[in-house]
Amino acid sequence: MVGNTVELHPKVIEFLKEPKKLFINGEWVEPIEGDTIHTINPATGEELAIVYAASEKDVHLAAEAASRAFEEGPWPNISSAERSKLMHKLADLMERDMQVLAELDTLDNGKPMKEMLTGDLPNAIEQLRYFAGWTTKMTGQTIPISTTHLNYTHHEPVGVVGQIIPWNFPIMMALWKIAPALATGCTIILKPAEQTPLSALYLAKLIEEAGFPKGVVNILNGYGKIAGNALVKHPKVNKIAFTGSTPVGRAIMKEAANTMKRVTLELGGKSPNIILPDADLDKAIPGVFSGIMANQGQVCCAGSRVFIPDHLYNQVIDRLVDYAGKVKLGNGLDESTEMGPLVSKRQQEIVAAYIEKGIKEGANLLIGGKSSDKGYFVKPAVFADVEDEMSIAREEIFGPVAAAMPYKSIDEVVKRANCSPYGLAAGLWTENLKNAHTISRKLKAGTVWVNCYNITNAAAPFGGYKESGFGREMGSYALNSYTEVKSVWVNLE
Ligand code: TXE
Repeated sequence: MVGNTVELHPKVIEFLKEPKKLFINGEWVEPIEGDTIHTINPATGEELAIVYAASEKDVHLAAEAASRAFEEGPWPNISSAERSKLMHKLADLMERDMQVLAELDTLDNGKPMKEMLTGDLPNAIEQLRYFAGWTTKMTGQTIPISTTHLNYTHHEPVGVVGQIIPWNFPIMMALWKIAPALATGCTIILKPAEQTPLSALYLAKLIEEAGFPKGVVNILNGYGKIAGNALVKHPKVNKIAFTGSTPVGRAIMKEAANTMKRVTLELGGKSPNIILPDADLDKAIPGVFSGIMANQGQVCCAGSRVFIPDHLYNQVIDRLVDYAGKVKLGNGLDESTEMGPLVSKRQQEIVAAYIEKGIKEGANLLIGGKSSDKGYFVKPAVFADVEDEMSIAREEIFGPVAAAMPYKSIDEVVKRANCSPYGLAAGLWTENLKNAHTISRKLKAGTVWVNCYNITNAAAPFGGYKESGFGREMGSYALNSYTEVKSVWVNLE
């Protein structure tokens, strides 16, 4: 299954040999307690590198550094145009080293290089360029109270932000978080996921090269329960931006209440992808297929509940199975690979357990399942005869598993689509304009894609309803999450 792989870029080879320290206050330091993470290449199961892991004490040093950088400068005193320039510089460096960053995420996460070079990295770089544009355009309001009193507002950076990210889009998630924080003038402590620590460390090297002042961006690898939790508790961290599982999001929200931190959460999902009777099936079926299988199904907004009109059900599932059978699995470094391994043995086991559960609960597995080959592969799986109350229709699997369900009427499908504690995204396939607009209004989801799926852009907001979290990333909406509004009154009498 694993085909020919490309030769690694010399910078990747060199980087893999270097010690992987913590980036605190513009310096590369070893952690106080010397803990480590062993990161694994999921395509082979072999160890890639040993990375230093931060303890609570290291997080404290980073919080002090970020707080000093925020309060004392030069960061708070540099102009917004200068901030923008630094962000563009970092974007240029990322573009220069795109191949290196792509290889690092492919090695660490398993995803195909093709996706890195055409999806994750262009998207990540665009975050910097888009938000660099905002630095000079964020203005407050002048509010005409009366001739005797003037009121105006400042939008001020919220301060030190702790950013905790997952492993499914390592470099892209890092930039979704870092770019709006830099644009608004915050200082940052980023904690990557323990499964994928490498690309963020390389990014730290580029941040150093771009010339950001010391302490503005600190990057600390570490375990969630230790370093992540320390960030959430630290009194000098003013805000937490988190992407990850709903249970951890809930725990963060509770803990953050003690220091009254601002919190934004982008959590799990179980998104419906609805084919309407008037859909163009030649577009809808491949769209639905990639809506669940992209990134090996490890996407928070994956369209994992596929709703199909009764009379089209057999035709659609046959074609989904046909697509599933043709996907080329392999090492992400191989240029012809369409689907890589899952990120870890644990994730492979979680997904395999859901597949077993689906079968036990009475659903019909038509194709796919855990692969016995070396590496953590799961072949794209399609379940038929799925019912709403089954675990595979209710719970986030985070793997390449589609649950196909028939429906009879539009009212019924909208009700069933919304019948989930999650509300991150939804998909709708229709050639009817009225259906497109009326049904997308009825769906309780932060994003509705009509005749497309999984598209994101730095300019368009993204975030969840219900237990999928709150707050919006990207677009002008993201700026609100990183700013406080100050209302200034002036007596003119
Ligand atoms: O997530 P965690 P895991 C879902 C998906 C997946 C499941 C488990 O269903 O199967 O979560 O994945 C940090 N305080 N998503 O275990 O634990 C952790 O170090 C502070 C959906 O990887 O939520 C990592 O950096 N931080 C999701 C990040 O949280 C803590 C993407 C995510 O890890 C912490 C990932 C704590 N107590 C998984 N515990 C999405 N929305 O895209 C962990 N972390």
